Amino acid sequence: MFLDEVTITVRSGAGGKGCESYRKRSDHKRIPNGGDGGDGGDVVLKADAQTGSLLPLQSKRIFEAECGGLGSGNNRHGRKGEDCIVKIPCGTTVYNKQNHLLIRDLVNPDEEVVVLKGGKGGYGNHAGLPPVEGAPTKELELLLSFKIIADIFLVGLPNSGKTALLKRLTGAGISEAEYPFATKTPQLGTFQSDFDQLRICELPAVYEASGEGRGLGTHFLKHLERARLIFFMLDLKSEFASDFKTGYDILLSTVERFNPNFLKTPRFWVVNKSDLIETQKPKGINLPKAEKVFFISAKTGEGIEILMRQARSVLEKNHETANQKG
Ligand SMILES: Nc1nc2c(ncn2[C@@H]2O[C@H](COP(=O)(O)OP(=O)(O)O)[C@@H](O)[C@H]2O)c(=O)[nH]1
Ligand SMILES: [Mg+2]
Repeated sequence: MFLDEVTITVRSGAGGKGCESYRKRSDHKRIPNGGDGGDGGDVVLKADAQTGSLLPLQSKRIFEAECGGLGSGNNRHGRKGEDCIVKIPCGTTVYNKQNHLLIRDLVNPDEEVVVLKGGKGGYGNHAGLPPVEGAPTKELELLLSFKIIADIFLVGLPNSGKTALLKRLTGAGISEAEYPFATKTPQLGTFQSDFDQLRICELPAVYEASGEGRGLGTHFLKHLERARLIFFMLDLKSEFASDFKTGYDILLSTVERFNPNFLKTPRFWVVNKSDLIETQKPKGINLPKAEKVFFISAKTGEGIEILMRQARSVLEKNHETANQKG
């Protein structure tokens, strides 16, 4: 199960009330000694590497920090209320639901943001003034939008073999299926090369109709925002596109309609099921010259080594330019 958008309500802890109290001196004069109330707890959102989606938040939805303790006699300060730490997956953007303003994008593990400060505790009467109430609790509605962090995203028409490729590359324990639209939520795996690891994510199938709200897939295209490389997958026996150019057009236009910026992300055209054709290179693959095309078979493994070598080199190059910029 997977969830990438959820609304939650958070409440800070109220400040504890200041105390009114006196001690009697030997001359019977009353000396005020009421302690201050403790501060209320903060609400903190924290990126957690172990959390895979927003699903754990769905059943709870309301998150409250503890109130500050009351001040007490003898100048005793009230206890500070406990903070409420809400764990969210790395890659979650936090918005204020009311005004839709961005609060923070939490990407790296253990990155955190205080979304609500706890109320200040009220003063006790120790300074001779009347005791004060603590600051009240505050409430905020947050919209959390999670976008998967991965190096490579697999995007394609139904049945093009995305799951099969993911399985071959990462050994992820998911089952590919004969029927289209089998994968309903993003699937993740880790590809282990000789040098490093790459995170690979399959998105549910994109189909032309999904642009108009039918079918699956376009909602999940938002995850491409954090893609470093996209494999657009086509297949040699597609029932969803009469030829490569049609498949190419469907995929590009669907992504472009969703967000034209995603076309700036480096991409490969991965033509799968090459084991099904007898001749070497099929005809009719007249994609624009700038496009990089690879023929593979997720079934036999053919062409996959070259594909991943090229992928690593693109990712490395982009990494270097990103570092130079930064
Ligand atoms: N012959 C052949 N069949 C494949 C290949 N890759 C996937 N398939 C089959 O195509 C069907 C759809 O594969 P799947 O990975 O579920 O496609 P997805 O919908 O894109 O995830 C399944 O029956 C797979 O076994 C391949 O390289 N060669
Ligand atoms: Mg699939």
